[in-house]
Amino acid sequence: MLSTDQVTSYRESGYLVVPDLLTPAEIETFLHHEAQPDRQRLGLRTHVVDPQWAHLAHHPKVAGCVVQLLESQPMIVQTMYLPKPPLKALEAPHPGIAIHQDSLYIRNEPETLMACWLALDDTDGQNGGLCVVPNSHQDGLLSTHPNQDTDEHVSWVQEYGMRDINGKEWSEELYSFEMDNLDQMEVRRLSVPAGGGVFFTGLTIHGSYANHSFNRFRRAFAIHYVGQESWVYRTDIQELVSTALPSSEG
Ligand SMILES: O=C(O)CCC(=O)C(=O)O
Repeated sequence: MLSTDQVTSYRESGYLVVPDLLTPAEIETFLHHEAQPDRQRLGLRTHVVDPQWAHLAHHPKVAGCVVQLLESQPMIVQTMYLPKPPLKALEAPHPGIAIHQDSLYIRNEPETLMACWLALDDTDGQNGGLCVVPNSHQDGLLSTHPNQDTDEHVSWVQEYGMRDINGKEWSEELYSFEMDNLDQMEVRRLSVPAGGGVFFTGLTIHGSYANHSFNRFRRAFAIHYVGQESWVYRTDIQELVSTALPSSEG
């Protein structure tokens, strides 16, 4: 259960760091599973076919926090495993994800998108941990340009199918967005110990930089949710999965 102060802090600043969501054994089991060669994958919907991904996506501690923050039945939109290995001599560092707002990638109506980002290692600014811009969720979607710093951030462009609630279909090109006029002084590089998580809204500006450490992995798992009242436009992630809510009998 989150305290009233934690919920208020999330509403005001657009994000909340919560320690001890996963146990060391849960992390170990997930990472061991990911190291196996014959896992089943279904892109951003791997939680539908893989029991370990489903375990994290429906995790009772995570789901309990999401229900409190969303104030609605959470529907899982997508899941992502985000490993960033440490530096290797003579190789470029493993890049991060340009500083962005998720709702640009996952348009939803009404806007309820939120994420839980789970640290599977001790993470911070040096090994490419999550960064957020506090209070940045209050002005809607802001203008962007394609990512330019390819040393720090991956660059990509991809065509996505869209479908509205009436069945009208079209496609849109999305790319590695980077916020216009980003003030680097406002970017907070979070320190999140393994097992902790960061909850943030679909409008909160966030992302990560490259892993510049020589011996520290940065592995994370992210789950994106909308409330059951929201429509998600992208067809590849339109089939939502209802979160198994923790039993109130505990
Ligand atoms: O883990 C990262 O590097 C960034 C994750 C992110 O952007 C997200 O979960 O939406």
